[in-house]
Amino acid sequence: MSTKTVETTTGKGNLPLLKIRAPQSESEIYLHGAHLTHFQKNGEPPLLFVSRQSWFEADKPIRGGVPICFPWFGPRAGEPSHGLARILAWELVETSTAPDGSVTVRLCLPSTSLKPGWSSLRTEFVVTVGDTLTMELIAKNESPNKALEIENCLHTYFHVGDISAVSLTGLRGASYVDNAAGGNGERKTDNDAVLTIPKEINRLYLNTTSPVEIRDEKFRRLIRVEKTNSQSTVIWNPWNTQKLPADFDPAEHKDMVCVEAGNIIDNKIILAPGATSSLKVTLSSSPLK
Ligand code: TA6
Repeated sequence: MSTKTVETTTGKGNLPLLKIRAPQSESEIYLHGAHLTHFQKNGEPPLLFVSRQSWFEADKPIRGGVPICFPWFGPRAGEPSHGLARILAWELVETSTAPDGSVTVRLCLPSTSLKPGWSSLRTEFVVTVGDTLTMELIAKNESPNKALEIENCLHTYFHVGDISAVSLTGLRGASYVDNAAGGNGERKTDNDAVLTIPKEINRLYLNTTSPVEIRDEKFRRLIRVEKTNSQSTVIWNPWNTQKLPADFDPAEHKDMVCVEAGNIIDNKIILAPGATSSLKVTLSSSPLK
């Protein structure tokens, strides 16, 4: 990587890519989807998982990293899964460097590229790369008279040493929609002090603002996911089941877990005319004691 703090270059599939270098870490963001695909602190393994079978094409989402699900989450009839933001071209608006060397980039989703109905949204993604990774998705409804119903989610894929040696905490007592096979979308309560993942998991936790910690015994790393203005947390690993997407190597289910922060289903946001929403997620990591 060059010595520049933010370098604009070309990534896979010839898509425009930002390479960001801070004293404490490095990161990569595709302008396609404002899609963060890499964050690595000095001396640690990469924090984010990206599938070796991912597409890197202008009309398809990238598999891994941090897809931005917006302005809706999940499937919607006749529309792209997880919204529009992750398959549109974003623009770099501003870069800045703080006294500790951490680098902030501000990206904007041109409202002209949004379908009618959504074009009053002014959407920004602000990423700070330093000792931690902070991501903020900001959306303002610039309509003078029409409220918008939105969902948002930073669908982060974490890179882990071995899923069988991973445990999660922070969700005990929360209720969730069980979307894994056999879960049938039922609402349940998580009573486990520690969540382990021995098979497919697809839980949409609602009404929870708690941070989640990922304990990774193999990498000897503790990851902390802290969130602001987020009522929902999603935990997903497709395992090597039939539900595995085509752009995902079945063996890779061992290498990842999604811990996603946002506002979905019951927690959707009604954005009044002139109102702004901000979803902020900070990822930090430390060696396991
Ligand atoms: O967050 C979990 C989830 O909604 C799953 O149901 C799953 O299919 C996944 O996201 C990936 O969705 P995608 O549209 O990226 O294939």
